[in-house]
Amino acid sequence: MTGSSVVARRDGRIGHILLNRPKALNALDLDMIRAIHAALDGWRDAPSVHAVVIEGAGGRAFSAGADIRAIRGLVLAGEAAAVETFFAEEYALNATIAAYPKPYVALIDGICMGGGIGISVHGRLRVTSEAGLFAMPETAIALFPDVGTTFLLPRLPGELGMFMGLTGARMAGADAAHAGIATHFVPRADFAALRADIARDGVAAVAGYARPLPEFSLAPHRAAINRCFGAASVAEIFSRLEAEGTAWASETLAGLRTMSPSAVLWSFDALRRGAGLSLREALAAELELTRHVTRHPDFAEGVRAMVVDKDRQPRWVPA
Ligand code: QUE
Repeated sequence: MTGSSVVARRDGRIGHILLNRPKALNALDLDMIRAIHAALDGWRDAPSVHAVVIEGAGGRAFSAGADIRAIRGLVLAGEAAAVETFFAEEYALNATIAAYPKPYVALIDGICMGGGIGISVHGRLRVTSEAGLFAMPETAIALFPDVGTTFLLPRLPGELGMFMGLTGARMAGADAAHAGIATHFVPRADFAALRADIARDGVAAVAGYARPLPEFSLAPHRAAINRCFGAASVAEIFSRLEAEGTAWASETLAGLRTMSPSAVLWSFDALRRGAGLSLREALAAELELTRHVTRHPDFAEGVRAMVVDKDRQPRWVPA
Protein backbone atom coordinates (compact mmCIF):
# COMPACT_ATOMS: atom_id res chain seq x y z
CA MET A 1 0.00 0.00 0.00
CA THR A 2 1.51 3.35 -0.95
CA GLY A 3 1.35 6.05 1.65
CA SER A 4 1.80 3.58 4.48
CA SER A 5 4.78 3.72 6.82
CA VAL A 6 5.87 0.16 5.98
CA VAL A 7 5.60 -1.19 2.45
CA ALA A 8 5.92 -4.98 2.38
CA ARG A 9 5.75 -6.72 -0.97
CA ARG A 10 7.05 -9.69 -2.90
CA ASP A 11 9.81 -9.09 -5.43
CA GLY A 12 11.10 -12.13 -7.27
CA ARG A 13 12.58 -14.57 -4.75
CA ILE A 14 12.42 -12.16 -1.84
CA GLY A 15 10.04 -10.41 0.49
CA HIS A 16 10.93 -6.71 0.51
CA ILE A 17 10.24 -4.38 3.44
CA LEU A 18 10.53 -0.65 2.91
CA LEU A 19 10.54 1.59 6.00
CA ASN A 20 8.60 4.48 4.61
CA ARG A 21 8.49 7.29 7.12
CA PRO A 22 11.35 9.36 5.72
CA LYS A 23 10.38 12.68 7.37
CA ALA A 24 10.86 10.99 10.76
CA LEU A 25 14.06 9.31 9.50
CA ASN A 26 12.09 6.07 9.45
CA ALA A 27 11.84 6.02 13.24
CA LEU A 28 9.75 3.01 14.27
CA ASP A 29 6.31 3.53 15.72
CA LEU A 30 4.18 0.69 17.02
CA ASP A 31 2.24 0.34 13.75
CA MET A 32 5.52 -0.09 11.85
CA ILE A 33 6.80 -2.66 14.33
CA ARG A 34 3.56 -4.61 13.93
CA ALA A 35 3.64 -4.33 10.13
CA ILE A 36 7.22 -5.63 9.92
CA HIS A 37 6.41 -8.49 12.28
CA ALA A 38 3.29 -9.40 10.29
CA ALA A 39 5.26 -9.42 7.02
CA LEU A 40 7.91 -11.71 8.50
CA ASP A 41 5.24 -14.05 9.87
CA GLY A 42 3.52 -14.13 6.48
CA TRP A 43 6.70 -15.03 4.60
CA ARG A 44 8.11 -17.50 7.12
CA ASP A 45 6.46 -20.54 5.50
CA ALA A 46 5.92 -19.17 1.98
CA PRO A 47 7.94 -21.53 -0.24
CA SER A 48 8.58 -18.92 -2.92
CA VAL A 49 10.11 -16.40 -0.47
CA HIS A 50 13.77 -17.30 -0.08
CA ALA A 51 14.96 -14.25 1.82
CA VAL A 52 13.79 -10.95 3.27
CA VAL A 53 15.38 -7.62 2.38
CA ILE A 54 14.71 -4.53 4.50
CA GLU A 55 15.72 -0.95 3.77
CA GLY A 56 14.75 2.65 4.47
CA ALA A 57 13.08 5.13 2.14
CA GLY A 58 14.27 8.65 1.51
CA GLY A 59 18.03 8.27 1.14
CA ARG A 60 18.95 9.71 4.55
CA ALA A 61 18.20 6.97 7.03
CA PHE A 62 17.71 3.24 7.39
CA SER A 63 16.04 3.98 10.73
CA ALA A 64 16.96 6.61 13.34
CA GLY A 65 15.45 4.60 16.17
CA ALA A 66 12.17 4.12 17.89
CA ASP A 67 9.43 6.74 18.07
CA ILE A 68 10.83 7.90 21.37
CA ARG A 69 8.81 11.11 21.23
CA ALA A 70 5.59 9.07 21.37
CA ILE A 71 6.99 6.95 24.21
CA ARG A 72 7.78 10.10 26.19
CA GLY A 73 4.19 11.24 25.65
CA LEU A 74 2.90 7.96 27.05
CA VAL A 75 5.24 8.20 30.03
CA LEU A 76 4.10 11.74 30.82
CA ALA A 77 0.45 10.68 30.47
CA GLY A 78 1.03 7.88 32.99
CA GLU A 79 0.28 5.23 30.36
CA ALA A 80 2.70 2.67 31.76
CA ALA A 81 0.91 -0.27 30.13
CA ALA A 82 1.21 1.31 26.67
CA VAL A 83 4.92 2.01 27.25
CA GLU A 84 5.39 -1.62 28.19
CA THR A 85 3.48 -2.76 25.08
CA PHE A 86 5.73 -0.69 22.84
CA PHE A 87 9.00 -2.07 24.18
CA ALA A 88 7.62 -5.62 24.49
CA GLU A 89 6.57 -5.66 20.82
CA GLU A 90 9.77 -3.98 19.64
CA TYR A 91 11.95 -6.52 21.46
CA ALA A 92 9.74 -9.43 20.29
CA LEU A 93 10.41 -8.29 16.71
CA ASN A 94 14.15 -8.21 17.43
CA ALA A 95 13.93 -11.81 18.67
CA THR A 96 11.90 -12.89 15.62
CA ILE A 97 14.56 -11.44 13.31
CA ALA A 98 17.34 -13.25 15.19
CA ALA A 99 15.50 -16.58 14.91
CA TYR A 100 14.14 -16.08 11.39
CA PRO A 101 14.57 -19.27 9.36
CA LYS A 102 15.35 -17.46 6.08
CA PRO A 103 18.17 -15.05 5.29
CA TYR A 104 17.29 -11.55 6.51
CA VAL A 105 19.24 -8.84 4.74
CA ALA A 106 19.37 -5.22 5.91
CA LEU A 107 20.55 -2.72 3.29
CA ILE A 108 21.77 0.21 5.37
CA ASP A 109 22.39 3.51 3.60
CA GLY A 110 22.29 6.36 6.10
CA ILE A 111 21.43 6.68 9.78
CA CYS A 112 21.02 3.41 11.67
CA MET A 113 20.67 4.01 15.39
CA GLY A 114 18.90 2.53 18.37
CA GLY A 115 15.81 0.70 17.16
CA GLY A 116 17.26 0.73 13.63
CA ILE A 117 20.16 -1.36 14.91
CA GLY A 118 17.60 -3.69 16.50
CA ILE A 119 15.90 -4.47 13.18
CA SER A 120 19.18 -4.97 11.32
CA VAL A 121 21.97 -6.36 13.44
CA HIS A 122 20.15 -9.54 14.46
CA GLY A 123 19.67 -10.51 10.81
CA ARG A 124 22.07 -12.74 8.94
CA LEU A 125 23.38 -10.07 6.54
CA ARG A 126 23.90 -6.37 7.27
CA VAL A 127 25.09 -4.54 4.19
CA THR A 128 26.25 -0.99 4.79
CA SER A 129 27.19 1.69 2.31
CA GLU A 130 29.81 4.38 2.89
CA ALA A 131 26.87 6.55 4.02
CA GLY A 132 25.93 4.16 6.84
CA LEU A 133 26.02 5.88 10.23
CA PHE A 134 25.68 3.62 13.24
CA ALA A 135 25.25 4.40 16.93
CA MET A 136 23.56 3.41 20.16
CA PRO A 137 22.98 6.94 21.54
CA GLU A 138 20.56 6.09 24.37
CA THR A 139 22.61 7.41 27.28
CA ALA A 140 21.90 10.89 25.78
CA ILE A 141 18.20 10.38 26.48
CA ALA A 142 18.69 8.49 29.75
CA LEU A 143 17.68 5.18 28.29
CA PHE A 144 20.28 2.42 27.79
CA PRO A 145 21.49 0.39 24.79
CA ASP A 146 18.51 -1.91 24.20
CA VAL A 147 16.94 -3.85 21.27
CA GLY A 148 19.20 -6.79 22.12
CA THR A 149 22.42 -4.78 22.17
CA THR A 150 23.06 -5.71 25.79
CA PHE A 151 23.66 -9.12 24.18
CA LEU A 152 25.43 -7.84 21.09
CA LEU A 153 27.73 -5.06 22.29
CA PRO A 154 29.62 -7.16 24.86
CA ARG A 155 30.43 -9.57 21.99
CA LEU A 156 32.13 -6.96 19.80
CA PRO A 157 35.94 -7.08 19.73
CA GLY A 158 37.64 -5.86 22.91
CA GLU A 159 35.74 -3.11 24.69
CA LEU A 160 34.31 -1.50 21.55
CA GLY A 161 30.78 -2.37 22.68
CA MET A 162 31.10 -0.73 26.09
CA PHE A 163 32.66 2.30 24.38
CA MET A 164 29.78 2.54 21.88
CA GLY A 165 27.07 1.85 24.44
CA LEU A 166 28.20 4.44 27.00
CA THR A 167 29.42 7.23 24.73
CA GLY A 168 26.92 6.86 21.87
CA ALA A 169 29.90 7.17 19.49
CA ARG A 170 28.91 7.24 15.84
CA MET A 171 30.53 4.84 13.42
CA ALA A 172 30.61 5.21 9.66
CA GLY A 173 29.75 2.19 7.51
CA ALA A 174 33.26 0.82 7.08
CA ASP A 175 33.95 1.17 10.80
CA ALA A 176 30.70 -0.66 11.60
CA ALA A 177 31.90 -3.49 9.35
CA HIS A 178 35.25 -3.57 11.15
CA ALA A 179 33.38 -3.77 14.45
CA GLY A 180 31.17 -6.62 13.20
CA ILE A 181 27.93 -4.63 13.31
CA ALA A 182 27.75 -4.78 9.51
CA THR A 183 28.78 -7.87 7.55
CA HIS A 184 29.39 -6.35 4.08
CA PHE A 185 30.56 -2.99 2.75
CA VAL A 186 28.98 -2.06 -0.60
CA PRO A 187 29.02 1.37 -2.30
CA ARG A 188 25.62 3.04 -2.23
CA ALA A 189 25.85 3.42 -6.02
CA ASP A 190 25.57 -0.40 -6.22
CA PHE A 191 22.55 -0.79 -3.92
CA ALA A 192 19.90 -0.78 -6.66
CA ALA A 193 21.75 -3.45 -8.66
CA LEU A 194 22.39 -5.46 -5.50
CA ARG A 195 18.70 -5.41 -4.57
CA ALA A 196 17.73 -6.56 -8.07
CA ASP A 197 20.33 -9.35 -8.02
CA ILE A 198 19.18 -10.62 -4.62
CA ALA A 199 15.58 -10.67 -5.88
CA ARG A 200 16.66 -12.64 -8.97
CA ASP A 201 19.47 -14.86 -7.67
CA GLY A 202 19.19 -14.93 -3.88
CA VAL A 203 21.50 -13.72 -1.14
CA ALA A 204 24.62 -15.30 -2.62
CA ALA A 205 24.70 -12.17 -4.77
CA VAL A 206 25.79 -10.08 -1.78
CA ALA A 207 29.32 -11.44 -1.61
CA GLY A 208 30.04 -10.34 -5.16
CA TYR A 209 29.30 -6.72 -4.31
CA ALA A 210 31.37 -6.49 -1.13
CA ARG A 211 34.37 -4.18 -1.28
CA PRO A 212 37.50 -4.30 0.84
CA LEU A 213 37.33 -2.11 3.92
CA PRO A 214 39.35 1.05 4.30
CA GLU A 215 41.32 1.35 7.55
CA PHE A 216 39.34 1.21 10.80
CA SER A 217 39.26 4.87 11.83
CA LEU A 218 39.26 3.82 15.49
CA ALA A 219 42.47 1.78 15.02
CA PRO A 220 44.65 4.44 16.68
CA HIS A 221 42.36 4.35 19.77
CA ARG A 222 41.69 0.63 20.10
CA ALA A 223 44.28 0.09 22.82
CA ALA A 224 43.01 3.08 24.83
CA ILE A 225 39.39 1.93 24.39
CA ASN A 226 40.30 -1.49 25.76
CA ARG A 227 42.32 0.00 28.63
CA CYS A 228 39.65 2.48 29.70
CA PHE A 229 36.36 0.75 28.94
CA GLY A 230 37.52 -2.58 30.35
CA ALA A 231 37.42 -1.07 33.85
CA ALA A 232 35.31 -2.64 36.58
CA SER A 233 33.19 0.45 37.27
CA VAL A 234 32.08 3.70 35.67
CA ALA A 235 34.19 5.66 38.16
CA GLU A 236 37.21 3.65 37.08
CA ILE A 237 36.45 4.29 33.38
CA PHE A 238 36.46 8.03 34.14
CA SER A 239 39.72 7.90 36.08
CA ARG A 240 41.41 5.82 33.38
CA LEU A 241 40.27 8.28 30.68
CA GLU A 242 41.65 11.13 32.81
CA ALA A 243 44.96 9.28 33.12
CA GLU A 244 45.28 8.82 29.32
CA GLY A 245 46.12 12.50 28.79
CA THR A 246 45.26 12.47 25.05
CA ALA A 247 42.92 14.64 23.01
CA TRP A 248 40.85 11.56 22.21
CA ALA A 249 40.45 10.76 25.91
CA SER A 250 39.50 14.36 26.80
CA GLU A 251 36.89 14.45 24.04
CA THR A 252 35.51 11.08 25.12
CA LEU A 253 35.31 12.26 28.73
CA ALA A 254 33.63 15.50 27.72
CA GLY A 255 31.05 13.53 25.73
CA LEU A 256 30.39 11.11 28.59
CA ARG A 257 29.86 14.05 30.97
CA THR A 258 26.96 15.31 28.83
CA MET A 259 25.10 12.00 29.23
CA SER A 260 22.64 11.23 32.02
CA PRO A 261 24.91 10.08 34.87
CA SER A 262 22.23 7.65 36.03
CA ALA A 263 21.91 6.21 32.52
CA VAL A 264 25.68 5.73 32.20
CA LEU A 265 25.61 3.72 35.42
CA TRP A 266 22.65 1.49 34.51
CA SER A 267 23.94 1.05 30.96
CA PHE A 268 27.32 -0.09 32.26
CA ASP A 269 25.64 -2.66 34.51
CA ALA A 270 23.31 -3.85 31.72
CA LEU A 271 26.21 -4.34 29.28
CA ARG A 272 28.37 -6.23 31.76
CA ARG A 273 25.40 -8.45 32.68
CA GLY A 274 24.50 -9.01 29.02
CA ALA A 275 27.86 -10.66 28.37
CA GLY A 276 26.57 -13.72 30.25
CA LEU A 277 23.05 -13.84 28.82
CA SER A 278 21.46 -15.34 25.72
CA LEU A 279 19.75 -12.89 23.36
CA ARG A 280 16.35 -13.91 24.72
CA GLU A 281 17.50 -13.44 28.30
CA ALA A 282 19.06 -10.10 27.41
CA LEU A 283 15.83 -8.88 25.79
CA ALA A 284 13.84 -9.95 28.86
CA ALA A 285 16.27 -8.11 31.15
CA GLU A 286 16.04 -5.04 28.91
CA LEU A 287 12.24 -5.07 29.09
CA GLU A 288 12.45 -5.22 32.87
CA LEU A 289 14.92 -2.31 32.88
CA THR A 290 12.65 -0.14 30.70
CA ARG A 291 9.99 -0.36 33.44
CA HIS A 292 12.34 1.42 35.82
CA VAL A 293 14.29 3.83 33.65
CA THR A 294 11.32 5.30 31.76
CA ARG A 295 9.94 6.35 35.17
CA HIS A 296 13.15 8.18 36.05
CA PRO A 297 12.74 11.93 35.36
CA ASP A 298 15.93 11.96 33.25
CA PHE A 299 14.17 9.97 30.49
CA ALA A 300 11.43 12.53 29.75
CA GLU A 301 13.99 15.32 30.18
CA GLY A 302 16.53 13.67 27.85
CA VAL A 303 13.97 13.12 25.09
CA ARG A 304 12.78 16.68 25.57
CA ALA A 305 16.30 18.08 25.20
CA MET A 306 17.49 15.85 22.32
CA VAL A 307 14.35 15.09 20.29
CA VAL A 308 11.45 17.41 21.20
CA ASP A 309 12.96 20.87 21.89
CA LYS A 310 16.40 19.95 20.49
CA ASP A 311 18.13 22.47 22.80
CA ARG A 312 20.65 19.74 23.74
CA GLN A 313 20.71 21.13 27.31
CA PRO A 314 19.23 18.37 29.47
CA ARG A 315 18.96 19.10 33.19
CA TRP A 316 19.83 15.75 34.72
CA VAL A 317 18.82 14.91 38.30
CA PRO A 318 21.23 14.14 39.86
CA ALA A 319 23.56 16.16 37.63
C1 QUE B 1 19.38 9.65 21.42
C2 QUE B 1 18.53 8.62 21.08
C3 QUE B 1 17.53 8.80 20.10
C4 QUE B 1 17.41 10.05 19.48
C5 QUE B 1 18.30 11.09 19.83
C6 QUE B 1 19.27 10.86 20.78
C7 QUE B 1 16.62 7.74 19.72
C8 QUE B 1 15.63 8.04 18.73
C9 QUE B 1 15.58 9.32 18.15
C10 QUE B 1 14.63 9.70 17.13
C11 QUE B 1 15.06 10.15 15.90
C12 QUE B 1 14.15 10.55 14.92
C13 QUE B 1 12.80 10.52 15.17
C14 QUE B 1 12.35 10.08 16.41
C15 QUE B 1 13.26 9.68 17.38
O1 QUE B 1 16.47 10.28 18.52
O2 QUE B 1 16.69 6.61 20.26
O3 QUE B 1 11.02 10.05 16.66
O4 QUE B 1 11.88 10.91 14.23
O5 QUE B 1 14.77 7.09 18.38
O6 QUE B 1 20.12 11.86 21.14
O7 QUE B 1 18.64 7.43 21.70
